[in-house]
Amino acid sequence: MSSFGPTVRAVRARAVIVPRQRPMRTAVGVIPTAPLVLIDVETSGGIPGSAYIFTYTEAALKPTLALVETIGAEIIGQSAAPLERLRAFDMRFRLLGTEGLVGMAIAGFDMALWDALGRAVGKSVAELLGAEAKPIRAYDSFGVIDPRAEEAELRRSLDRGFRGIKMKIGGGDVAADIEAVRALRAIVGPDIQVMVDYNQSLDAPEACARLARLRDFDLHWVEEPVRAEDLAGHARVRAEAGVKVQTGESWWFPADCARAIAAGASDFAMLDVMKIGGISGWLRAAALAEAANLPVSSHAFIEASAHAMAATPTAHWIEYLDNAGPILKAPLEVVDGTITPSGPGLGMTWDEKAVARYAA
Ligand code: SMN
Ligand code: MG
Repeated sequence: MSSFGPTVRAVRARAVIVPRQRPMRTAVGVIPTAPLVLIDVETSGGIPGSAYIFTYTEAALKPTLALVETIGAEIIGQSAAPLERLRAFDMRFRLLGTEGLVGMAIAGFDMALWDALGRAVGKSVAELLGAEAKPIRAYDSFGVIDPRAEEAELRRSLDRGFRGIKMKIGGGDVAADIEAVRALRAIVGPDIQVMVDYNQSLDAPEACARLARLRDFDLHWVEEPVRAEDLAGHARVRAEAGVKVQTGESWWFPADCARAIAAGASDFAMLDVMKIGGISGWLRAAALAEAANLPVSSHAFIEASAHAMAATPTAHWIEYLDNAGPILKAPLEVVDGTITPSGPGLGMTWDEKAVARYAA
């Protein structure tokens, strides 16, 4: 024990390639699997803490694993307080910068240390944050699909109680977008919220032109119509397209959130608990979003996001996109279209047989 509480006693990192029910098609490429780095810390007193980070592509898996192992070795003996580690990481990587794999590793340790804090006192992270672990509204998230071919899957989502469906578009021309959205709206009806996601594939003029032709389908939001860092482009689409703009999954740490808010880039804030800086980074970005009156939604990472959203003043929607379920002993369940944070900590326990099966 340090004079300030528990210290980090051990760190373990493992790379797994989790299969998807179907490859996730986006306008900018296909994501066939869920490559994850699992992080397990042990703090003084033998308290475990676990989290995972998502590397999007298998090409980034081993470099991310190496980074997590190297950084993990450096924090042995250091305070296990997430805010202390975040502060130390900020200084340690100030010259290199924390966008990219370094930021992902930092966030992974933050989540794992918050998990350990909760387990130490037998509480969920949501409760640690002063919130109640109550059900939060979720939407189901699909890739670029042909809704008619996926009607059974879409109706299953409705049967599970989802009141929102997101579909990626932009995989073809505007006619393909219109056909897909028309077919989706015909299946789900007028009362389900429909969101679309261009995954940064357009420029602002093209996005405005396409969205003008999608206006009749009552879209709840258009997500990342242009490059994530093109804040002026996002603001132009927001001003001209007549559809509310959603963005944020690509924001690195709260500073990117602040820049996007200052640029008037979005009607909402979609936080990715890994890229925004873990639970600690999320709390700071959520405060910025509250001050700017932006409803906050989550991106993937359903387990940690559920806890963070419970403590988010302007919580809007949880995205149901399950990357880690196949390697968890108790995957998060959807109950009547909602997700409830489960504890202690972040509530994740690895299914070690599955972890071994999917080891990279
Ligand atoms: C998305 C991007 C990358 C991987 C999974 C999902 C997408 C989303 O942008 O919003 O779900
Ligand atoms: Mg998205």
